[in-house]
Parts: sequence; C-alpha cells; structure tokens
Amino acid sequence: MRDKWRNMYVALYDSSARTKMIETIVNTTCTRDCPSTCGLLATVRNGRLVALQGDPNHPLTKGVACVKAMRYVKRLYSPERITRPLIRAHREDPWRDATWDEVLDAIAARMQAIVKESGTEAILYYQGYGERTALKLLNRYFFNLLGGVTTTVGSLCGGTGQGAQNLDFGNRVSHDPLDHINSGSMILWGRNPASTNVSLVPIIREIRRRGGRVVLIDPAPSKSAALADRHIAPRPGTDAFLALAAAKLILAEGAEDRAFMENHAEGAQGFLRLLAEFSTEELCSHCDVDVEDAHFLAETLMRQKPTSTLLGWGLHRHEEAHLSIRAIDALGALSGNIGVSGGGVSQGFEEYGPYDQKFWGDDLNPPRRTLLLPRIGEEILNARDPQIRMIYVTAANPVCMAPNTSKMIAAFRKAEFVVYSGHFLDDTADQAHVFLPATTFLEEEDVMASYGHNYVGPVNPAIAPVGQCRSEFRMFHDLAGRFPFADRFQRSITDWLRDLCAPILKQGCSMADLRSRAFRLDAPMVPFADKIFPTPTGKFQFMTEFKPGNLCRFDPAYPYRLLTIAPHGFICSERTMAEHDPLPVVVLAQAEAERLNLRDGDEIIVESQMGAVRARLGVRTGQRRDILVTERGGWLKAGHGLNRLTTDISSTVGRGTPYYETSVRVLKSV
Ligand SMILES: Nc1nc2c(c(=O)[nH]1)N[C@H]1C(S)=C(S)[C@@H](COP(=O)(O)OP(=O)(O)OC[C@H]3O[C@@H](n4cnc5c(=O)[nH]c(N)nc54)[C@H](O)[C@@H]3O)O[C@H]1N2
Ligand SMILES: Nc1nc2c(c(=O)[nH]1)N[C@H]1C(S)=C(S)[C@@H](COP(=O)(O)OP(=O)(O)OC[C@H]3O[C@@H](n4cnc5c(=O)[nH]c(N)nc54)[C@H](O)[C@@H]3O)O[C@H]1N2
Ligand SMILES: [Mo]
Repeated sequence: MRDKWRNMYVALYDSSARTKMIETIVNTTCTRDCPSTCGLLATVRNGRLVALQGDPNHPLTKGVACVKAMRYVKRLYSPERITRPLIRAHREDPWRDATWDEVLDAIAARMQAIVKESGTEAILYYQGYGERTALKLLNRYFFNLLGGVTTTVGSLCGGTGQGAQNLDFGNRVSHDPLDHINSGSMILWGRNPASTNVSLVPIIREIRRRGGRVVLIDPAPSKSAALADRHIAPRPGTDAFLALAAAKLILAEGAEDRAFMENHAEGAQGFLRLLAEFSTEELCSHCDVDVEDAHFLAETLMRQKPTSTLLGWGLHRHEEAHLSIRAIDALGALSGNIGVSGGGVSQGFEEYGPYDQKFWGDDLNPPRRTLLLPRIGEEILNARDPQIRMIYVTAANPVCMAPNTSKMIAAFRKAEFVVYSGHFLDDTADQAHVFLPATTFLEEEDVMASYGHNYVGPVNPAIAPVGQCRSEFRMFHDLAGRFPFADRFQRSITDWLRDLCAPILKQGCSMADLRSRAFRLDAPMVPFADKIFPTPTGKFQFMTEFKPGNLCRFDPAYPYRLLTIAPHGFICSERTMAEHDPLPVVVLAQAEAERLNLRDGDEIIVESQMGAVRARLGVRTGQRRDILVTERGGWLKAGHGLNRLTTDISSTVGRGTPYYETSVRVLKSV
C-alpha cells in the first residue's frame, strides 16, 4: 500500500478552498550530520514541503525520524534563510543583492588573480560537515582542477577514535547496527543515541525487552540514561581506568577469552602485565567510579554475552582519548566479544567510503599544503609562502564550531577574500565577502552514505530550489565554466553520479535502484568474524603501554571540565537567530551551586584561560561535581559561542580536537 503512495501524484479536492491540491510524497534520505541517515518521506503540497516523516520501508531506520526532521520544514522556509546571492567589498559594509553571474565572476576573477600572484596554495578550501553526499567529492575536485589548493587535515569530529581503532584492529570497521539485535547486552560508552542516533533506540529497547542489559558510561546524565539499566559516570577523559578495572575483574573470575588472546591477538601478555601494575581500587579511584559499578560492568560482559560496545564521539574529545578507546577495545577482546555476532566495539562508518575516491582529484597534482583542523585558527594565521589570502567555506560554520573562537576570527579577518556557501547568516558568513545561497537536501538530487550504518540512500528533490538557491554542484559547475578546465567538470548530475557510485553499482545496484530505495553496501554484519585483522601481524593488537600522564589533572583555579555536548533539538550550529535562548544554559551539580552560593536561573560568567561567556545557570542533582554541561552549536552573534572558551590543541593520536580538555570556573555575574 505504501509503495502506491510513493513518488505518486495524488489529486485531492479541497472543498473549502475549491482549489485542486496536488500532493506528492517523495522518498529521500536525510543528509544532516548524523549517524542515523534516516530514510524519509517528504510530503509536498502544491510545490511546498509540508511534512517530513520517517520512511517505514527503510530496512534499518524503519520509519523513525527525529524532532529535528519536522523542524527542517520550517528551516527551509525560514524568513532568515538567505535565498539570493549577496556580495560586499568589505566585511564592515552591509550586504547587497547580486546576480549569480556577478558573484561567480567576482570569485573567478579573485581566484585567477591570487593564483597568478601567490600560487594556488594561497587559497584555503574549507569543507565542513554540514552535508556529506556523493557529489560533495567534486567540490575538492574543482579545486584540484584549479591546481590544488590548501585544504585541511585531521578532524573536528571523529579523528581520535578512528586513529586508535586502526591501531588495534588494523582498520576501524563497525558491526552493522542490525547485528546489535543479537546482543545480550550493550554498553553505550560516551554516546547519547537518544539525542544523536534515534534509529538505534528501538534496537536498544529490543535488547532490554529480551532481558538484556544496557549500561551508559558518561560523565554527564545524558538523555540516554533513560534507556539504560545503569548509568556510570566517570571523571571525564579517564575511561581507560574503568576499562582496565573491568578487565581485571574479568581476569579475577577466570572469565577471559584465553583462546582469542593466545591465537588471534598480539600483545596479550603485555596487556596482562600492564593490568598487574594497578589494583582495581586504584583504577576505580583514578576514574572516580565505585568499585561496585566496575563490578556491574564486568558482570555484564561476563554474564550477558555477547556484549556490543558502542563508542560515541563524545569520548573522542580528549587529548589522550586513544588510551580510553584502546583500553575499551582491549576489554572487548579480553571478554571474548571481538568477531562475534552481537558483540564488537563499534564506532562508526566511512560516509565517503563507498564512492570512487579518485574524484577527490588529489592525484591530479603533487601533494599540496594541508592545515591541521584542531588548530585551524593558528594554522591559518601562521601559514607562510604563501599566506592564506582567500578562504572558501562550504557546509561549515568554523567561526562558531572550531575551537578557540578569537583565533578563528583573527584568521578569517586576515584573509582578504572569504566565500561562504550555506543557508543562513551565521558567525562564519559574517566574516565573508560573498554569500552563496545553497539548496538543502530537499532541493537536491544526490546519493547519501552514512557514518552510522551500511546503507546508501537516494537524495531526491522534493521541491524546486527556494528563491535563487543553487546546489553546490551547480555552483562549482558554473564556476568551472569560467576556467579552462570547464569541460572536465561540466557534466550532468546523472553522469557524475554514475561515475562516483561506480563501486556501488559493481555491488549489484542499478542507478534506478539508487534513486528509489536504500541499498545495503557489501560490508560485513560482523567484522573480523574470521579473526583475521588487517594489522601488520594479522592479529588483534592489545595495547601494551599505558602511561596515564596527566589524565587526572585538576586545576583548582578552573575546577570544572566544560562538556559542550550535542543538543537534542538541533544539529551542531544548524539553527536560526530566532531559535536561540537569550543566554546559553550551563548545568552544574547542586552541591557546587550551593558551595558557590548560586541558584538555578542565576546569570553567571563562565571563564577559561581562553575567554569568558555570559550564561544562565541550571542546577541538577545527581550530576558529577567536576563538570559543567552545556549544548554546543549556539552562535556567537546570538551571545552563545562556547568555543570562545575551548583550547585548540590536537589529540595525541588521530589528529582529533580535544574540546573537552577545557577547564572553566564559574563566577556570579555582576
Ligand atoms: N541531536 C543531535 N544529533 C547529532 C548532533 C547534534 O548536534 N545534535 N551532532 C552529530 C554529530 S556532529 C556527531 S559527531 C554525533 C555525536 O554523537 P554522540 O557521541 O552520541 O554525542 P555527543 O554529545 O557528542 O557525546 C556523547 C556523550 O559523550 C559524553 N562524554 C564526554 N566526555 C566523555 C568522557 O570522557 N567519557 C565518556 N564516557 N563520555 C564522555 C558527553 O557527556 C555526551 O553525553 O551526533 C550527531 N547527531
Ligand atoms: N565546543 C564544541 N565544538 C564542537 C563540538 C563539540 O562537541 N564541542 N563538536 C564538533 C563536531 S563533532 C563537529 S562534526 C563540528 C561541526 O562543525 P561544522 O561542520 O563547521 O558546523 P555545523 O554547525 O555542522 O555547520 C554546518 C553548516 O552547513 C550548512 N549546510 C548544510 N547542508 C549544506 C549544503 O548542502 N550546502 C551548504 N553549502 N551548506 C550546508 C548548515 O546550514 C550549517 O550552517 O563541530 C565541532 N565543534
Ligand atoms: Mo561530529
């Protein structure tokens, strides 16, 4: 019955208005920066999007859609959305409307002049996380046809986890989320699916319905605590100690998987030696967890097998996060959960992985300069020979979302020409000279893979572009028309998608399939089931060294770790000015608020060594005393901008961004 309604025009007769209404339902895929990548049905009435719902036919997401999906309908038609090109000579000038020809001519002329005077590396192409579809590979292809510009390396998001898991498994490969249904228990380790991955929620409920156990490990009481049998709240950044404690308790019971350790792993003896250096009590005290909680965790792994451990991105945002992730991988291995259906230590998937990688175009030129994302402000400011003269930003809001805002602003202001492609006049657009109004996925044709599962789905245009908005593909297509390499870029979307998706087509999917339904990629349900790992030895690699260094450092002058976690109702900084509370709300433990003589609702100042932010205090019982919890993504220009407080350092492994190394203090506002 559903199929009958898909992609079909339905004529309805609205008797009151006496007008004929045309209603269409278009199946598409959510391209928001989220691991769920849900199949969606878009209801369009007389050319206008009126509703977005989960597509019940999607094999994994099965009709689930989050609160943000419905909000996206409003976002599309928001009076704040910019739907025509804007230009200005100086940042201080007001914007003025321009035609597409005028802005594209201006960008092309500037690029040509800069390339001639300073070389291509004087241009920085900054590709954000806002939309990661197949056609987005071509953005960098454009810049490579130009001769190869400066780009970024490292990650504001998941670098550390990937780096750490590559060391242990040889390659980070996760269990298919549908395999978690076979789990006897699940550990949500620094992950908050109730807010950040709604399609996992029914799977979690199913595990519990069958008598399985779910454990949440998170310093903050996230919304996912409601999904769990127990919430264990370690000191931020110290999860390695908890994982080691649980490993010791399993060993003490003789419940370790000796066969795996002896036959399929390297370094097991070194890992056991490392465990012997600590007592369980010592380990628990380092992470500030009750020994009883560590027992509960160990028992879960011993008696509720198999256990799937899901690592979140929150866990990454520490300087030494690789130690925690490696210790958790080792715990998974020691407890016999690697290569086992319903087990595994899973983190994520390669959202750009399924496409033909040659279309990034990176081998068209010798390797070009890259700047380190975790320190991007500093890197731009320090770039020499040539300096960065132009920054071209797509699907990103780095002035708001990269760490250390004051450096980011200085870096953007140093560039003489900034191009911003996006939807709203956010903090980064405020630093630009040209605003290119981009379409949203509901106005685009594309293909979308996921960083949370193994399906690729169609992106079908539900409506015509709003106003004069254009897809990024069309922008680069038209820009390429102003360069000698035009014919290498100017091909149809159909032709490009056929080439980009060639590796998917080889797996038995047709282009027509890719337009009509989600397709499961050729990826394992259970990685490493053969117990062979792409490491140098072919075996799982246990961590054999553990130098905790200053993992538990505490600065009494700045007693709280600032946890800027994913908001429930928004994705990162995707919001409008009107959607901001007047002040960001930061949540402190009741006992600390009392100690500081502060009350719920008080206006306060949050201060770090980087800067200060005015905020509204929320007070919570049952929260750790050493954390201050707030939501990331509020705009600086709306008085939020929490990255004014964060430090710009790179993680030890994986070139990730340790946002949560930021320590703050709280002062009453006067
Ligand atoms: N609603 C919504 N969904 C989103 C996003 C969003 O902004 N809003 N963002 C998307 C993006 S970009 C990403 S990367 C993912 C993120 O998805 P998640 O990783 O699930 O979400 P986060 O809030 O980033 O982090 C999860 C939890 O990690 C905890 N945490 C912090 N430090 C530690 C630690 O040291 N140890 C442990 N055990 N836990 C710790 C935080 O308190 C937080 O509750 O979600 C995506 N989905
Ligand atoms: N303090 C703190 N900062 C953080 C984090 C944290 O935990 N704490 N988390 C980090 C994480 S996990 C991430 S992933 C980054 C995200 O960092 P960014 O990617 O820089 O930020 P987003 O807020 O996701 O902004 C994406 C923008 O892309 C736009 N967009 C969406 N689709 C399209 C499109 O098709 N074309 C164009 N041109 N634009 C589009 C959206 O409207 C939005 O403005 O932030 C990081 N920043
Ligand atoms: Mo992210």
